[in-house]
Amino acid sequence: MDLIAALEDIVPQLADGLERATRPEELEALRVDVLGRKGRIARIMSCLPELEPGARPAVGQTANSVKERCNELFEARKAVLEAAREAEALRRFDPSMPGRAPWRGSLHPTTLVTEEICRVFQGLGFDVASGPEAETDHYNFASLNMPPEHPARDMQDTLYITDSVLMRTHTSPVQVRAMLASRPPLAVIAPGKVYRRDSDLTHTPMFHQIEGLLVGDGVSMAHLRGTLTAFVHAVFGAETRVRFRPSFFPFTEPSAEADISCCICGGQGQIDGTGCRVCKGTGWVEILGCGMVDPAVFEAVGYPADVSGFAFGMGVERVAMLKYGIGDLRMFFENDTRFLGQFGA
Ligand code: 2NM
Repeated sequence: MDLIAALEDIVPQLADGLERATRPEELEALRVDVLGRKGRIARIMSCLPELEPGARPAVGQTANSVKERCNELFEARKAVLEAAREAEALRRFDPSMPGRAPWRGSLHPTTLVTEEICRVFQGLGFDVASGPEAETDHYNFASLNMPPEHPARDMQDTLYITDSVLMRTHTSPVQVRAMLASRPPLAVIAPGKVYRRDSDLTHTPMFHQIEGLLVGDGVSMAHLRGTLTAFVHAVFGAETRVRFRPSFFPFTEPSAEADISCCICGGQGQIDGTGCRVCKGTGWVEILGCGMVDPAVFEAVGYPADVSGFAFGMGVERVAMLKYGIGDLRMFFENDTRFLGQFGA
C-alpha cells in the first residue's frame, strides 16, 4: 500500500464531498472524517512505524501538506456557504415592513390623580407644600391635639424609628410647618406618602394622601362645603352629588366625612339589576375627612385665638380607585405594566 498515494487521494475526494455539503453539520462530519483523531489521515499515519525509517519523512511531509490543503478546502467551502446564507437572509429582509413601535412609559395612576387634585386646588388659590416623611412626634401628633397617651399614637398603628421620631401617619405635619412658617391668611395642600402599621387586602403600609388647610378671617363650614364640592365636581364630574356626615378627628371640631354619589353606578346602587360592588348598593361612597381646625391646633402654632380655618384629608389611591373603578388596592403597588399603561394619554 502506497501511503503517499493514499494521502494524496484524500484531497480530491474531500473536494467532491464538500461540493455536496450545504449544512454546517455536514461540513463538520467531513472534517472529523478526514482530520479527526481517528480520521483518514490519522489512520494512514498510524501505519508509519511499519515503514523503513528512510521512507518516513516523505510520508510525513505529504501528510502535512495534505492537512494544509484540506483545511484550505474547508475554509473556502465555509466562506461560500456563509455568503450564500447571508444573501438569503438579505433576500428575505423586507425593508418595507413597519418598524416595531418604541415602548413608552406612562405616569403611575397615583401620580396622575395627585397631579389632577393639586391642579384643582391650585386653581382655587392653594399653594402646594411638602415636608419630611420621617417626622417628630411633635409635628405628627402633639401639635395636632394628640397629646402623649392619645390612642392614635399607639405602636399598633405607627411606624416608630426612635421614641420621638416616626414615619408620618398623615401629611398634617406639613400643614403645621406651613402655619409655623407664615401668618394667616393661608391656603396650602400637602400631597405625599404616609405610613401606617397596617397591611391587608385594603391597607398598605405606605399610601398617598392629600391634605388641605385654609386659615383666615371668618372661615366657616360653608367655605369648607363650597370648596370641597367644587373639588368633587372638577375631579368626578359636575353631576356628582356630595353629602357631609358628622364624624370625629382630634384636630378638627366639628368634623365631617364627605360622601359622593357612586361614580360607578351613578348613585343608583345597582347596575343591570345587581347591587353595585363599589358602593355596596348604597349609592354613596366615602371620599374624604374634613372639619374646622380645632383651636388647640392654632394654639400649638401660636396663631391668634380669633382665626378660623378648615382642613381636609383624602387617600389618593382611594380617589383613584373610585375615579377609575379599580377594585383592588394591590394594583397600585404591583407595578404590572399591563395595569399601569391604562392611565393617562
Ligand atoms: C383629615 C381630616 C380632617 C387635617 C387637619 C390638618 C391641620 F394640620 F391643618 F390641622 N391638616 N389636615 C385634616 C382634618 C385631615 O384627614 C382625613
